[in-house]
Amino acid sequence: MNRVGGWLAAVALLSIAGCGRSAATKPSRPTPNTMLQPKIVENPGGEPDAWYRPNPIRVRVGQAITWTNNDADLHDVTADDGTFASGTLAAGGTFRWVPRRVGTYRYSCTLHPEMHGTVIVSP
Ligand SMILES: [Cu+2]
Repeated sequence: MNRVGGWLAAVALLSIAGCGRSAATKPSRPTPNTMLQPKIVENPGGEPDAWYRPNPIRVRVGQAITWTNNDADLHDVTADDGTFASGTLAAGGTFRWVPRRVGTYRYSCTLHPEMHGTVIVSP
């Protein structure tokens, strides 16, 4: 191999290594069906923080989350810091929220304060 060829091969190897490293540090994308369409379920029988499923919800900025009330009782989805609030959701009711900022958002049901959930929003 001549000098230029060897240099090009070295550059190619470096860029491959660089790509591999950056890909490894990126968090994997959440699966839309499970992460972005959480369910509100009926009393999970003492299981802590299991009313909202999945919990926590992990999404990226701009990815819409749609909660569905799968219980027969009324519930809501209300952020502790007021960032979002669904209002009362009847059975089958849905609430959509699109996170615009990175952060960890804790939320609960104002009708049942023991119901807690968390949304973790990454860039
Ligand atoms: Cu509730």
